[in-house]
Amino acid sequence: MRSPSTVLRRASALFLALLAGPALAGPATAGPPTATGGPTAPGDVRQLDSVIPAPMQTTADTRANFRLGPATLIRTQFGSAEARRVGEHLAGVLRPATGYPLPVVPAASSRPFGITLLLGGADARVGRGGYQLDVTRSGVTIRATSGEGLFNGAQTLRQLLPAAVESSERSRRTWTVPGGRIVDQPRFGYRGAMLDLARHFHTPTEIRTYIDLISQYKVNHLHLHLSDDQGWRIQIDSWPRLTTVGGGPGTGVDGVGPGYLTKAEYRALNAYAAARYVTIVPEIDMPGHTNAAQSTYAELNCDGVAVPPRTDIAVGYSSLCVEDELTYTFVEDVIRELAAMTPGPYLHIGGDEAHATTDEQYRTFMDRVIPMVARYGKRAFGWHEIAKVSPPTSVVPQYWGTGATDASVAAAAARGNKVLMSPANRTYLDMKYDRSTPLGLSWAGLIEVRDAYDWDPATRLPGVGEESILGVEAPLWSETLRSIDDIEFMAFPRLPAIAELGWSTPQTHDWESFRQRLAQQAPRWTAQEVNFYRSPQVPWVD
Ligand code: TNX
Repeated sequence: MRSPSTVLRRASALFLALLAGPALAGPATAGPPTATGGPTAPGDVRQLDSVIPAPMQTTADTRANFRLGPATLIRTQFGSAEARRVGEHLAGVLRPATGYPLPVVPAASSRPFGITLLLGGADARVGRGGYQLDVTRSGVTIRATSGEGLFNGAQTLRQLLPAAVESSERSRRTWTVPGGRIVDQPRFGYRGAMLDLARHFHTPTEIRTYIDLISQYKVNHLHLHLSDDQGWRIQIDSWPRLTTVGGGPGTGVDGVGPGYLTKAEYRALNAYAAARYVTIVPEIDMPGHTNAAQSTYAELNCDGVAVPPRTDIAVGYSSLCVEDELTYTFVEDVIRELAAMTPGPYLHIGGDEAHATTDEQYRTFMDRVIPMVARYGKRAFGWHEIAKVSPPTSVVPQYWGTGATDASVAAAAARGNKVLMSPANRTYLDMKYDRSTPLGLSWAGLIEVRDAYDWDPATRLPGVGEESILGVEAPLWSETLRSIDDIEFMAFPRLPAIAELGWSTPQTHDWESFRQRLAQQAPRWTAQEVNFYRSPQVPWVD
């Protein structure tokens, strides 16, 4: 369980470490300033290939271990503010547990000492999001072509250090990084997670915690489901009661999930995410899943009468009034304001389970709304039902089905649309693990860790192969979830499984290897106070 003071405790540990500087470091455990390799107790040194998601290529050199010490510097690409920011982020992660000051300084040379983050000089295979990580006795060097690649390399480095490095408490011990080289590259550009703020609101603090957790596994998109029948969670100035009423007291499932993001909070979340190379994808679900808006504004109903608010978990009964011009004024106002406060390139318009809308109405609605998204400079995502309207190839259908085939999604792929893969019986983190799971639903099946891991996004749907796939996303619907502890319990350990499917080359796919690597994450989650599910399929180590 994460106590509310965790963040504060982390901050004060960092403050103390900074104040004390090298003087706080223990003499015997720390090793000489620029660090050396040398014998370390077994179990202290991690394996290069123990990382999640599995790296493309690892070459171990057990004689080349590097030991962090009290004088270790984090040296970043000379002249690059972005490399410096990644260096500061890494220092912020490593300082509390090590107690080392780890000053971030410009790299004056590429001589390997300390931790060095360089833009350029990496193996050509790393592409944009990948990196090369070299560990020798004198230092760790991460090379990439972008800040994103450096950040991803830094997440690998965290996992190469002992699990205690994730603690907010200082421990006096050796901090050894295993020697060798990793060359790594993502399989898909989009690795996603989704939080549902509509059924139960999650606070900015909780969302930040989730961003921290997912970005460790190189997940680089966070989709926020911001409106649904039970609540509206994002401030829109031209329709102010959406939040004060539609997100106000009594909203959410069972009436116990009220709240909303102000524009300032939403902007701050985008900045927090961007600093971790996570892009926020905001979703307004329409034309169905709109009861919160229609119970707040009578004029959004065809008969001009406001529907009663709903706090149950039924789906498919609501619809905006497709024939009414005012509907499009409303939708355009929302899209305009949301696009203006969203730095990322995408805007998700939902489109699922519009059972109260005929096919013809659905098409009329989408034919009006999809071009609006483009007009405000964004690329539209929709749940996969959107494929039925043959949308422009810029539109990304998000496949959430459970069937073996989907003709309209395959046809969209054939026309050139990229597809985001979220098959519900593999990636829905709100499905129960087994019958005894206290939280979650089971309409798409029970999803144990192996079910979440053991499939291939590129062979899941006939007609939707590797080239048609934008990436993989793990949605977490919150009908049954309230707290961050609930979120963590459903996401861990399945979120890392989906992250690996999105990042790692299929050549590394191996359930036996994955469950062994997953087992080693347990002490990291314990150090981070993550509430995770101890699946019986995983040989957990403590
Ligand atoms: C289906 S998946 C929904 C959501 C529910 C979810 C619960 C999708 C696009 N729609 O409205 O929250 O199932 O698992």
